[in-house]
Amino acid sequence: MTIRTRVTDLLGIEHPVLQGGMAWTATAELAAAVSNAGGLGVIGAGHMPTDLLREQIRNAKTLTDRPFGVNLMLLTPHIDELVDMVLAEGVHAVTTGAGNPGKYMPAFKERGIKVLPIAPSVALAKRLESIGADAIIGEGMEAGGHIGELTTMVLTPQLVDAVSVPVIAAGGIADGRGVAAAFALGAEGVQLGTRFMCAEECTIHPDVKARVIKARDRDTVVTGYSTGHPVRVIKNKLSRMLEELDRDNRPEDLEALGAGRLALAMREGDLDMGSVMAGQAAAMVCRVEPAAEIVRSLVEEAEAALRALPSVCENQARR
Ligand code: TUI
Repeated sequence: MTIRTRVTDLLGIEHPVLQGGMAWTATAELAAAVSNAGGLGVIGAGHMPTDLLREQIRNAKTLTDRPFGVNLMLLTPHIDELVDMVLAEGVHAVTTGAGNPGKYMPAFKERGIKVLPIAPSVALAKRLESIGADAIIGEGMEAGGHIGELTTMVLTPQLVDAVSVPVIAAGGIADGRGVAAAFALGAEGVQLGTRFMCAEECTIHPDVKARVIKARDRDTVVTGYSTGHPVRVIKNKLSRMLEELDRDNRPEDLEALGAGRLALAMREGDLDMGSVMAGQAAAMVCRVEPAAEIVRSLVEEAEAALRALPSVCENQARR
């Protein structure tokens, strides 16, 4: 069995599995490995300088012939320049986070680039569909990094009911059971970030991978509510300092303390004072393995979980 949906057709990929476009984490190497495995690899632009992102796109093109995407973080100050460059280079798909990509939608569409915005709410998803989004990535607050308010469990079915374009579920998915659950909720694809942090091809500091693997169920926390941009991270010294600034309602000090901390974690491996962005699903990530193995096992486990459901229901009915 292979899982074919409107998402696999839309993106020209084999499996409906997208890799989250994590800033300072999802480089060309990881994106290409995921795409070569039949999913959609996504380079995370974050605050990356334009020249560096161009180099990443060109590098990915040497590493894979398959479709891949770029995630644009819309809060980045030089976002207009990044968009112009992406339009000039050409990629198969763009995912967007942390805002409304409406301003750029016509240019992407004109260039044949599929646009998959991340939406944390129904209202935004409807607006994005009306201006041409090709699919909606519904990200629940189980996810790592910048998050909305709703969980994947309640957001996904509401998005499926509200829009006609395919919905891709994200947040809290780390294994095939999560993939099967997302499909049961009506999603036609999934996006995983945290699990792919522990791909062999992911170039983050090995200590961060080890920390994700060690994480237990309650090891993440959301900080930055007072700034309007709440962020889920693995608990550490920095998160406790940020929580205190949140409690004292000091958003400016919080922003200042948080600046540059993601790179400190992902590049330098500073687990105390870096921002170790990861989702609640970190607790379900058990090993470092090739991206291809992650994609393969997700699909295989999801198929097994979906096949098992009828007999599970039968057994439950008998009890
Ligand atoms: O974007 C993410 N995750 C991220 S971005 C990031 S870097 C960062 N830098 C500075 C401040 C905050 C974060 C780390 N992780 N995920 C996708 C996502 N998008 N989550 C939530 C949203 C979102 C929020 C509001 C999308 C749209 C939105 O719209 C508001 C509006 O304009 O209507």
